[in-house]
Amino acid sequence: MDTEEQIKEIEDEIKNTKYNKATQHHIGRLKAKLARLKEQSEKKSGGKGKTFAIKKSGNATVGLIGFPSVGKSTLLNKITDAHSQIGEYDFTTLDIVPGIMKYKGANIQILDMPGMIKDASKGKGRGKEIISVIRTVDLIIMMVDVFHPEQLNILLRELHDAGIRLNSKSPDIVIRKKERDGIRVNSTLKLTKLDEKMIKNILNEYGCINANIVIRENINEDRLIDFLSKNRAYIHGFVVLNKIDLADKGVIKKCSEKLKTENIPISADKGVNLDMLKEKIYKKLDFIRIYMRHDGKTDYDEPMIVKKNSNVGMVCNSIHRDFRKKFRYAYIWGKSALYPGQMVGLNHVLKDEDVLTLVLER
Ligand SMILES: Nc1nc2c(ncn2[C@@H]2O[C@H](COP(=O)(O)OP(=O)(O)O)[C@@H](O)[C@H]2O)c(=O)[nH]1
Ligand SMILES: [Mg+2]
Repeated sequence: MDTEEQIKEIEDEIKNTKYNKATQHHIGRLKAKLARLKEQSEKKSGGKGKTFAIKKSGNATVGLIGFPSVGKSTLLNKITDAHSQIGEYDFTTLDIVPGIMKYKGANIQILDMPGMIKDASKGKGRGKEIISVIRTVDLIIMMVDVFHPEQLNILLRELHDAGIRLNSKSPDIVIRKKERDGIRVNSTLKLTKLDEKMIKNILNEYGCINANIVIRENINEDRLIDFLSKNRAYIHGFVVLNKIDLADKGVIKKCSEKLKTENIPISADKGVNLDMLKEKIYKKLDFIRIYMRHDGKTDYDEPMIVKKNSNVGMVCNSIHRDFRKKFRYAYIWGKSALYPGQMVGLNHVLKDEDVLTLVLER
C-alpha cells in the first residue's frame, strides 16, 4: 500500500469511528499517524514539479486567495501598481502576480494567487505550489463572493489541510528529550481535553519515547499534533466579501453574519470600501516605525517601516545588504532604549517610534 492509500484508509477509519471514552485513545493515535504520513507524502512530492518563483519585496507580503472569478485580479489592479489580467471566464490568472501597495510609508507586496479550488491541498489546480507560497506570507486575505458565502468553508478547509493555522498561535509546549525514563508530563494548568495516556501515544507515534514535556495551555490532541508536526504555519487572515455592488443590503448583512471569520464587504470593481481595506491590511501587519538619525538630525518625515519585533540587524538588511556586513554598533532612543542614546548591537529588538543611528565601518 502506498502512502496515499494509507492516508485514505486512516481518514476513513477516523470518519467511521464514533468518538467516545473507549475509542478516544485509538483516534488520537490515528490522527498522529495521519499527520506523519501526510508529512512524508509532502516530502516525497516536494522535489517534483514546478514551483512558483516569487521574489519577495516590500516590507511584508500578503497572499490573496479565493475561488476563480471572485475578483482577485480586479482588486490587485485597484490597490497596487500591478496589471493582472482580468477575465470573465475562470482561471485567467495562471501564475502568481505580485503587486506593491503603498500605504502610510509602507510598501506592501500583495500576491494574486491562481484560483483556489476544492482539494487544492491535494494538488488540484496547482494547489500544492500555491500552498507552498501561501505558507510564507505574513497575512492571508480570503476573498469570497457575496452571493457564495459557502466558499469560505472550502478555503478554510484547504488551508487547514495544508498545515496552515489561521489566527492562532503555536501551542505553548516545551519538550526536552532525554536518554531514558519514558515520558513525563508536566502542565501548568488542568488539562481537560487529553490525558497522559493520549499524550504518550501521540509522542510515541512521533518516535519520542523518552522526554519531559511541559504544557502551558489546555490543549487537545490536534494542537499537540500541530506542535509535533514540522510543516505548520501560523498566519493571520481575514475575509473580504466582494461584488457588494450587485447585492442589496440584506444579502450583504446575511452573508457577513454567516461567516464566523472577521470580514469586510467591498466592491473591487466599483472601488467601494477600498480605503477601509487598505487600513485593515496595514493594521493587521503590525508594523512599527523607526526614525533614522544621521549626523545629529532625525528624519521624522519618512520612518523606516519594519515588522513588529524586528531587530537592528533586520533594519540594516532592509536598507542595504552591505549595511549588515559593515555594521559596528548602533545608538538608540525611545521605548526600547534603557536610557537615551544606549549603544546596542544587531540583536537589539526595536519598538515603535524608536530613533536609531547606525555606525558602520568606513
Ligand atoms: N460587479 C462586480 N464585478 C466584479 C467585481 N470584481 C470583479 N468583478 C468581475 O468579476 C470577473 C472576474 O474578475 P477577476 O478579477 O478576473 O477574478 P479572479 O479570477 O478572482 O482574478 C470580471 O468580469 C470582473 O470584472 C465587483 O466588485 N463587482
Ligand atoms: Mg485572476
